[in-house]
Amino acid sequence: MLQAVEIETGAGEDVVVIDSHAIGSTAVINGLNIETGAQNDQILIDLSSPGVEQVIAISNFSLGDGHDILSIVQTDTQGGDGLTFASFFGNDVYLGDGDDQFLLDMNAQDAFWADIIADVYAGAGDDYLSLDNSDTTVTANTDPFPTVPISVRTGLNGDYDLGPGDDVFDLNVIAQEGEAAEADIFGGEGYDILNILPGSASDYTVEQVSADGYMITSLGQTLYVYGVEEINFSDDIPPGDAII
Ligand SMILES: [Ca+2]
Ligand SMILES: [Ca+2]
Ligand SMILES: [Ca+2]
Repeated sequence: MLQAVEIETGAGEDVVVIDSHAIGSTAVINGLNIETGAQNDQILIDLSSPGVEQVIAISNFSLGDGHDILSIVQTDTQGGDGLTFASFFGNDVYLGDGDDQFLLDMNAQDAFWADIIADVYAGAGDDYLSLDNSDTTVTANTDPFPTVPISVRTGLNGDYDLGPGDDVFDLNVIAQEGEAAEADIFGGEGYDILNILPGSASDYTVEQVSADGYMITSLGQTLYVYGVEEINFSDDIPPGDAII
């Protein structure tokens, strides 16, 4: 467990690697504040454990100017317990100016949490976001505590501001039916592309809510998308028969 830790690397091209392969069931980062400053930095986090918890919470990732990469992989290495909670919640991500990448890949088995709750600011530059919980299997198995109700928590919540520049957001996050997951996505200036990857276009309803705003819903997920020039579903790519 990494808790209430401050990391500041200052200027220069920095690489911060947090490689946590927990032997026990808990792999948790909580209250991490990491600032990598100017120039081209990389923060690479690989968080895995054999079940129960792969959680990153209440943390701040600030990568400053430069072409930065924040890569996070959360993996449950042992399924079958029905009690996994994998989560990226209560986190702020500031990618700063420059062409940045934020990659989050969640791989939980028999999870009842597999959610992303964050505020992400990509700043200026041609940024790329890829958020993915599609390899996660969700089961609301209450064993071995059958008297305790376990609420399933999946999907995407928070604000995702792509900022100036031509940005691409690959969104591969699934919210289970009955969830109330809600996220706002702002393209900002530039030609921005949102690729919604789970399912196909027929799984979604799309409603125009303002001159440049769309409400997109499917299962337990609602997305409000503003200022994005191109929205594709998986069956549109290729050839790119975008809905707008
Ligand atoms: Ca930087
Ligand atoms: Ca940026
Ligand atoms: Ca933009």
